[in-house]
Amino acid sequence: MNHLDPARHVRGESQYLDDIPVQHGTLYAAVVESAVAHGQLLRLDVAAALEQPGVVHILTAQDIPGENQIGGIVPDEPLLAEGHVHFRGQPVALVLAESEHAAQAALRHVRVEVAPLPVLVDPRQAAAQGELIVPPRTFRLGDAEAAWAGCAHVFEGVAESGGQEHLYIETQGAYAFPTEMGGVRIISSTQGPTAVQRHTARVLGVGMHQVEVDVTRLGGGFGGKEDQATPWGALAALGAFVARRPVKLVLDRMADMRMTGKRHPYSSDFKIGLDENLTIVAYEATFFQNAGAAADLSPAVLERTLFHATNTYFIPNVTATAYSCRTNLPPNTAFRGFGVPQGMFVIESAIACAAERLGVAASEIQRRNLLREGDLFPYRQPTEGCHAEQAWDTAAALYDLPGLRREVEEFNAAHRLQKKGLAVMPICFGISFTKTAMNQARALVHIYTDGSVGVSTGAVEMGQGVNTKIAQVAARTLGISVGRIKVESTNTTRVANTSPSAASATADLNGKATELACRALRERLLRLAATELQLDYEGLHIEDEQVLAAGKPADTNWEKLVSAAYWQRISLSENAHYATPDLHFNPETNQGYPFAYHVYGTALTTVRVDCLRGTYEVEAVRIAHDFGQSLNPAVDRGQIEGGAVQGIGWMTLEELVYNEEGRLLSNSLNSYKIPDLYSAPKVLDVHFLDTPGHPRAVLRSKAVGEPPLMYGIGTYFALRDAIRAFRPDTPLPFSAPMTPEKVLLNLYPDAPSTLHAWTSPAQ
Ligand code: LUZ
Ligand code: MOS
Repeated sequence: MNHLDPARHVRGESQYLDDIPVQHGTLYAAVVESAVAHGQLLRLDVAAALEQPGVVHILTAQDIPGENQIGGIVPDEPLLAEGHVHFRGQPVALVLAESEHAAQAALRHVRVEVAPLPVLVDPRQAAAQGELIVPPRTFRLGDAEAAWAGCAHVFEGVAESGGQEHLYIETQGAYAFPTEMGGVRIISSTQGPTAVQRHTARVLGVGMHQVEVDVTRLGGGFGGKEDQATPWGALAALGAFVARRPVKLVLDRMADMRMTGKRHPYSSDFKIGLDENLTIVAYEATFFQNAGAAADLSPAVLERTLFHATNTYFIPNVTATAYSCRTNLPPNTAFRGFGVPQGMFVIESAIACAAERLGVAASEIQRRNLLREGDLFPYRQPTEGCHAEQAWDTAAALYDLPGLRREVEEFNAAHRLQKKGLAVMPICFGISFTKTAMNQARALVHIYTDGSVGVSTGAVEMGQGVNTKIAQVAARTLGISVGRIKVESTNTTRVANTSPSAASATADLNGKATELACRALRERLLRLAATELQLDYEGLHIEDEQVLAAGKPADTNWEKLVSAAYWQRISLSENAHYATPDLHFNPETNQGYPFAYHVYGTALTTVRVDCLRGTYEVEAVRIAHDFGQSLNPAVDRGQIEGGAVQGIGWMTLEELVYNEEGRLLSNSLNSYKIPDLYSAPKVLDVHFLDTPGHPRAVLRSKAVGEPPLMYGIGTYFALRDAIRAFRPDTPLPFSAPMTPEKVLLNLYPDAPSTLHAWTSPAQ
């Protein structure tokens, strides 16, 4: 079955926030932002701007009826700046005008006077000054300190990875309407409707029941709208609440890039110890996370880095420590992988470092240390249904890893200015919100008297195909065709207290809730069928020919059954709750059973580098991936392809550059490049591993959202492999992204220093 939406998308029929017909009386909002990354707010003068044609209101922190606070994990983020500004692009005031043009035009008439304070952009510098968002965390297994002495080889190094702009096609925005009795209704482009509801209620000083949030779909989220859709929803709601008129707020692309947080850049130290047989005996990593100016989700991202610090390897002695460092960049936030890619980049760097120094292939070390059944992760959860070796061995055999290696070597021997490189990237990703309480969801299912079905859950459709999967789960459980099912918008008054659509867990959590609701309805209808049709209830399934498909088409019987239920006053609605069983985690000891299950896979990447120009091509990414029993192979394949390419972008082209004043220089699509058709891999193969799936996955179909992004890390190491074929003896720093400029500088380390000064200052 195909994804339900794309045909409507390409015909332009799908309605995104900015497509909603504008209601009469709507005001347009524009955000006054700080032009300084850090300073004391001396004066905010809106008088001249208020005089501008079409301007109706200008709201500042003083106009907030409730609390000026939108921080989630830590209450450290005002909706509108008050007293100080902490990053460039921080919202300071909100202009409301009769037209978009009038609102934008008024911005430059607002006087914001700031006394500048020192600006921090470097996480290590922030840590040295004690600027930490939360106290550091350490995950430990065994005793790394004691293990070094027994290691045959010990290597140390530094690894740096840059940030990443989400670049959802639909920018951030919200449309808010005042409702009767002093409430608001917000249409929001958010992954977390409940977060928008909760923070808006706090800002307005009303109960959450006065705030309704509705989401039809997003034009992409990637984590960028997990927490950071909230300010725009709350600002639009504040406008609607104060002006008693609808307020629409949509960021243009450059404002979105300037004002919103991104993937966290990390700077990390590693130390790795191996024995004579290349078994990894000990690993130590220290992560400095560039959190930006407020906590946002940084502590949770930091924790997930620690959970995945050893990727898919068993290492008996591990010490991993992480610092969340407060700088004057926009608060960095969730981005597909949520700290895991950053952590995996460091362990893979450590392994590459050891391999290069020992003169062996990194794959020798990787393969030897893969997780096996029953091995412990540093947080003490054992692997159950471990497919690390199966994924590696299947990829190696299917795609002929030795043959690929030979091909690369032969090519490199035959070419002086063209070099190929190869890398293997095995992954293991834990599925569940690491905050155990968030692993819950609800579904509200109505069967209408004509047999059609409406399903509401907390899942937000953002292109990933979750609505398609929910429809499939409902159809399969009820034993009817997908055509009878409509997945409704995500709405806080229909399904309350939702977790954001995030952590790759959305289809599992909301799909399981849907399954429970549909199963309850099915049971009820089957009981009725048993009495109506005089059949034994025990062992009866709705798919049974006798019950539903006796007279073709089966749907006729479904309609009869539903109608009979209505006339017998049997409820045709069900509200089900699902909470992932068995999860627990103690954040004091950093031990427990935090994940429902793990997803495994392995990617083989080959690249070709032009050693004169520094340009390169990703020739092929060949993946063996653990889908379990895929509910929808078309949707799932798309997730793997998209995730891999997004990961390749992070590792290669996408370079965020802030200057020392905290100003984003890569501030548009002229200067920030993501993979396009030409830079995407020429070959992208995805093999579905034969694995049973997991009972905690929806219909045994494993989560696919985030894991594939990490395959992109292989491209970095393949490029390194190619560069080393050109310059075998020069040590290369572990620094991502590997832009063509950086490839060139790595190829010619003796080039003039003016060339080398051309690196990003704030990573
Ligand atoms: N969000 C969150 C996430 O709040 N907790 C998580 O563990 C998580 N993981 C991935 C993506 N978003
Ligand atoms: Mo996400 S990074 O699962 O919003």
